[in-house]
Amino acid sequence: IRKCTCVVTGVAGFVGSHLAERLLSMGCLVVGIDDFSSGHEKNLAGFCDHPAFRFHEACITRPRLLHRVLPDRTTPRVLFHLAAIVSVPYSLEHPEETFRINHAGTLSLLDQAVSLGFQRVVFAGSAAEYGDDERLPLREEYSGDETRQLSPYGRSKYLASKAVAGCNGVTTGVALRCFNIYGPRQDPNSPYSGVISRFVEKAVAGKPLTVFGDGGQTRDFAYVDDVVQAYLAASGLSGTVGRSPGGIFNVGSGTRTPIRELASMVLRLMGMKENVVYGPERPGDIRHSVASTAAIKKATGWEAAVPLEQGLRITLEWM
Ligand code: UD2
Repeated sequence: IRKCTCVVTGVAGFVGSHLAERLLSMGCLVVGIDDFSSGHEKNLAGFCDHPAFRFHEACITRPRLLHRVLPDRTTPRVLFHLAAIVSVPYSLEHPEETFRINHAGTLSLLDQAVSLGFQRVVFAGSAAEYGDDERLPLREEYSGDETRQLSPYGRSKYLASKAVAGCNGVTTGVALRCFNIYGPRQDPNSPYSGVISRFVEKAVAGKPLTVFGDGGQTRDFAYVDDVVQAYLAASGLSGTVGRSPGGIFNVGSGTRTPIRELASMVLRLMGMKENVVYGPERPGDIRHSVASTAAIKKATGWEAAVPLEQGLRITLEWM
């Protein structure tokens, strides 16, 4: 692993920054790319001075980007491609840009990675690739070409995941369909922020938590350190069952939590009384979502290790 060169796109993002930090601690050389469209410079603060870290501010659609950023005489091992238009509502308003970045941008990087001889490409797919499929838990094979994703975001991630997973020559492609990720550094301030970062921020400020709808909708929450571990397992840099094959794998806890219970849990951990207001249901929300995690467990041995309550405690301390 020492001196192994990895490229991380979206390195200034929530997940990308945790992943880069972990790779550096393992002794990898990390080339990070971000254009700060949704990432933040402060996410790089903990490791930007690390001697094995290089940073390039660039959009992933720039031609020959990987050729430009790789240091001379290094053999690249893994491309972790996490940069994307990350917001579902934004994608509905900007479909062309979403497909250009999330789909075409991924195809271009894939092409470059193959021609540069990368061993692996690990791509950030999404639970949104399943659309509103009601067969739970969601299994990888449920999402086919007939699936109706509910947004350009979901569709673009689906098309890109398929392309990555279809790559199995010199370069092996793995797409990770991540469910609802949470943890420190998740931005609570955007209107598209995840429910946990919003609840935690409200609770810390002593404000009521807003539940959209009746709170009976459920989600599968995965703690960011667990997700980083899944990336490592998928990359072949770590994993308990030898080298993982290419393909598409869900990354989630396999447990579903009602949003109402999540709100109570956050308040209880803060030692606060029930302080929840109910608002109208959010348009376009799916009702239930939970991952089947059997495939990634079988392929790599990975499974989520951090229970929700423990992950929430760490996130609350970070705030
Ligand atoms: C997640 C992903 C999104 C996309 C989508 C696909 C995150 C942050 N978003 O959206 O990128 O992949 O899945 O299905 O992971 N809620 C409240 N109060 C709040 C905020 C949210 O009640 O203040 C509810 C919301 O109505 C929803 C649930 O909490 O039912 C989760 O919302 P979210 O925005 O965290 O994530 P989700 O699953 O809509």
